[in-house]
Amino acid sequence: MKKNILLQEYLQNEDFIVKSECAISMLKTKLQIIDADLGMRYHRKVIHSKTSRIKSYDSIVAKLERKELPENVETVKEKINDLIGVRAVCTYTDDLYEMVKMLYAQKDVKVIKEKDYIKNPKKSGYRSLHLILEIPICFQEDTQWVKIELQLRTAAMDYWAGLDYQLQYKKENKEARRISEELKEYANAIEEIDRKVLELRKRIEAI
Ligand code: 0O2
Repeated sequence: MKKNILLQEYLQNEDFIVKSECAISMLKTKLQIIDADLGMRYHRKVIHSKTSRIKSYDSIVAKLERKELPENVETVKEKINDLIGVRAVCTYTDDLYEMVKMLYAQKDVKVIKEKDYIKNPKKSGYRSLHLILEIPICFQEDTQWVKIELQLRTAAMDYWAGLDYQLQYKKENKEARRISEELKEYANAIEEIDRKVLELRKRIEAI
């Protein structure tokens, strides 16, 4: 397949890469501060892991195709919200919502969009909280608000999504389709485990 040179150049441009890395680093620092704050309040670790990535050219093109959007830089800037992404994994569902509340309260973070796939799971069974944020990057005497997606999920949601993701490119295979159906059932089981573990934690705290 012929690659879109302008799009490739935009993604490889130092300006884009440096700004994206700064945005990732700023959001991770904010999460670290939220983690410390909640940790002091609740005397336990809240965020267990944080990962980040800048979306690859191939993944962007696949998404544009899925959404039937034209393959150009302007469309990517405007319509692809997860060009830069951070994922934070916690143990308990209520901590995810607490983090969202704290992010809304930050003066230098704009919440552009919130998608709650925990209360409203996807047809696939996928559950997570997605926030599209904008954070200010002061760079070369200019301040730009950079768009970044934050995915918040529990450890159980995370390993479920990991398996589901692996199946995405194997859907043509019969065994993969069987596994996918089975995995869908486990999405409910995982939801129940997340709920029960949270109940247990609250009961232990009440002792
Ligand atoms: P990749 O390779 O992970 O980057 P928006 O434009 O913001 O309204 P968007 O981005 O079209 O919405 O869709 P959505 O549903 O918010 O999904 C964004 C990302 O969430 C996906 O990015 C996946 O990372 C994850 N995701 C969404 N649905 C599923 C699912 O059913 N299973 C799994 N495993 N992950 C899911 P990409 O670009 O699809 O992929």
